[in-house]
Amino acid sequence: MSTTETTTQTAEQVSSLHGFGRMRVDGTDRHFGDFRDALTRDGFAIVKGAIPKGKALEYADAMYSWLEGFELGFDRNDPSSVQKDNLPILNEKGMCLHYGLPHENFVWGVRSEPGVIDAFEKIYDDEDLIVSFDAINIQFPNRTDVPPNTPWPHQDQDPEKHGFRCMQGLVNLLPNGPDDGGLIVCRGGHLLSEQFHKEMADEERIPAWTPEWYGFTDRGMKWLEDHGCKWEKVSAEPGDLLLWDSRTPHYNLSPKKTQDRLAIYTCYMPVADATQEDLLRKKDAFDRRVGTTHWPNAKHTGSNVANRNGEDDPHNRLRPLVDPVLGERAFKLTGIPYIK
Ligand SMILES: O=C(O)CCC(=O)C(=O)O
Ligand SMILES: [Fe+2]
Repeated sequence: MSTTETTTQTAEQVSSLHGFGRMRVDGTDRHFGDFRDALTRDGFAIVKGAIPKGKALEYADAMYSWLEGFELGFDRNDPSSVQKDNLPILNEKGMCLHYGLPHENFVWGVRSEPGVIDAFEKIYDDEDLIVSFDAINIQFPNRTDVPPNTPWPHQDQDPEKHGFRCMQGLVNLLPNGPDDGGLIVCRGGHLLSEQFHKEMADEERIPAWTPEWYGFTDRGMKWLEDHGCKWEKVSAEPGDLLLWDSRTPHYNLSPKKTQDRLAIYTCYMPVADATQEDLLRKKDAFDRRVGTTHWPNAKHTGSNVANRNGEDDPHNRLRPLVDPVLGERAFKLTGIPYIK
């Protein structure tokens, strides 16, 4: 169904679809004529040029400047300066969670990009959305100073809650080819998720700090393989938006050649799917400039206090370097205007 057709539906039809509207990307045979067809079928899709390439490179530049701004020795033009002592704390998967980074103005700039918001408005057939205050991904090639980033295949959704619930996204900021690290997805795995969890209910659980995460064991991986699932690397150009259903098994890898990988996670959901309690918790996270998981309903909120060598990082900061300046559209994405 095209967006034009959607907008010709009566308000009643639209509101009855709300919450079920998500069915539109849940394996139906409906034809959208855009990226939603791939999302429905494969569980992932690329929106090419969601942000103009030049602008994406400007965001990448802002991210490098943010890293260099710690003045710890990292220099974007000197690969030998990629050492953990020269950088803020990044885990081996490339995540940077602290230092107010989820609320830096340039991060909010990406979240507020019309091409990114538009994709999610189409997915949910809803303009009243909230956005996650997600971590940022910064991966450098061939690091030996952090543990190896071995595959960590997972779903970001509670295995006991079936059906489509949350679309995940990231904006890719640098050229990202087959060997440049980044997102690896299991094509079509979202549609097998319910069957998987029913058949594999007795499988041991990889410990997870949130119920909205499920890690695949070797047996789980074998099940996916036996059911014809293939893993593939999603390649992208600067400004491309990568989307995947939270049920789609996935992980990331680190770059292997010379190209860094920079990405900003951008996940949106209808505000109608959040409770007032969620929105209050989300407001508190915004006010304290802390992060959330990929889930925009802010079930879990983070901290700005990074740990370096077993102690609070002396370079911690509790607020972004450049506090976000939010336009009206972006402010709605915080959920705050929807608090009654
Ligand atoms: O960095 C990526 O491409 C994926 C990250 C991811 O799966 C996660 O943070 O849950
Ligand atoms: Fe994930």
